[in-house]
Amino acid sequence: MSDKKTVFSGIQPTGDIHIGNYLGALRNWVNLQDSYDAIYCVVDLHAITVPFDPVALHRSRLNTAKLLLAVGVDPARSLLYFQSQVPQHAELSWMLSTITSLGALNRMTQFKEKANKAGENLGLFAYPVLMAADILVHKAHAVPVGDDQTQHLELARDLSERFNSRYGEEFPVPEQITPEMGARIMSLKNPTTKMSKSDEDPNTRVLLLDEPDTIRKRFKAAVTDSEREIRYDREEKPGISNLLDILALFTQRSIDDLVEEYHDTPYGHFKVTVGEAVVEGLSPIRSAFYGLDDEEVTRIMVKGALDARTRAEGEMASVRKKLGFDARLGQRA
Ligand code: AQP
Repeated sequence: MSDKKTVFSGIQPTGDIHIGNYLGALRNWVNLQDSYDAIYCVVDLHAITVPFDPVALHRSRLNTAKLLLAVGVDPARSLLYFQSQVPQHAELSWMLSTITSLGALNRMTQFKEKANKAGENLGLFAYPVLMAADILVHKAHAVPVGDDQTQHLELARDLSERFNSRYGEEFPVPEQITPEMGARIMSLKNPTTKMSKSDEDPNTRVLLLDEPDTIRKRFKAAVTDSEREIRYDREEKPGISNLLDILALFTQRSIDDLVEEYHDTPYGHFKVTVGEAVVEGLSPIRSAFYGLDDEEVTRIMVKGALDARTRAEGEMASVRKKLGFDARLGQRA
C-alpha cells in the first residue's frame, strides 16, 4: 500500500463534456495523478436521477470514459471505473443516509435547480449522500472539483465527521481542491450562469469534441458587453472576464499579461483569438479520443472496476464492523 494520500473525483455521463468540466476539474485530475493515489469514476448511478434513455446512457458512459483517457487520465497511474460496477458505493450511501438530516438535503441548491428543470425524485434528493459515499468509500483525502460542488463536498465532510464521532474514527475529512482560475467557467450566452451540460441551448457551451468551426462560431457569438475595453472585472464585465479566463487557461498566460496585450483590441478580434486558442488546445484531445478503441476502453474499465471493488471491499469491512454488522453472519463483532 502506498503512503500517498488518496484523491477521488467523479463525472456524470449525462451529456457531452464541456470546457468548464475540463478546466474546472479534469485538468486537475490529470495533474494530481503522480502526487496522490488517484481514483476517478464515471458516476453513472448519478446520471439516472434525471430522465434518461438507457441506450443513450450506455453509449454516453463509454464516451465519457474515452474522453477521460483522451484528456490524460492514465490507467497505469489512476484507478478508473464505472460507479455502477462497484456496489459498495450504494451500500455506504444507504448507511450515510441514516445520519443525514433532511434539512441539509433541502438546502442543496443543485437539487432545487435540477428538480425545477427535470422533476424531483428521491434519488435526485439523496444525490449528495451518494456523492459523499463515492468519496468516503475510498477514504479519500482530497476531491478535485469545480466550485459548483462546494455545497455537496461540505456535506461529505459533515458526514465523515458525524460518522467518526458516532461510531469511531473511520474516514478522513476530505479537502476540496479547486483551481484558482477556471473553477467556474460561465455560459457563453449568459455569463452570469455557469456553463452546463444540461443547458437547453448548445450555443452556451463548447464541448471537448466540437468541430473546430463550431468552436470558432460559438466564441464569435459569445455575449460580451457594450464597452470597448478588454479588462478583468467579473462583476461589471462577466463575459469578457470569462473569455480572459478561458484564454489564460488554454495559453498558460497570466490575465495581466493578456490584458496588457489585448486591452484595446476590438471585441470581435479578441473573440477570434480565444476561439483559435481553444481549437488548438483541444486538438490533441480530439485526436486521442478518435484513436481509442471501444473494446480496449471497455477492458480498461472492467479491470478498473475489479480493482476498485477489491479496494472498496477492504475499506467497507471496518465500516460494517463499526455499525455492528459482521462478516460472520448473525454474530456481533
Ligand atoms: N462551468 C463549470 N466550470 C468549472 N467546473 C465545472 N464543472 C461543471 N461545470 C463547471 C465541474 O465538472 C465536474 C464534473 O461535473 P458533473 O458531471 O458532476 O456535472 P455538474 O457539476 O452537474 O455540471 P454540468 O457539467 O454542468 O452538468 P449538469 O448540466 O448536468 O449539471 C465537477 O467537478 C464540476 O464541479
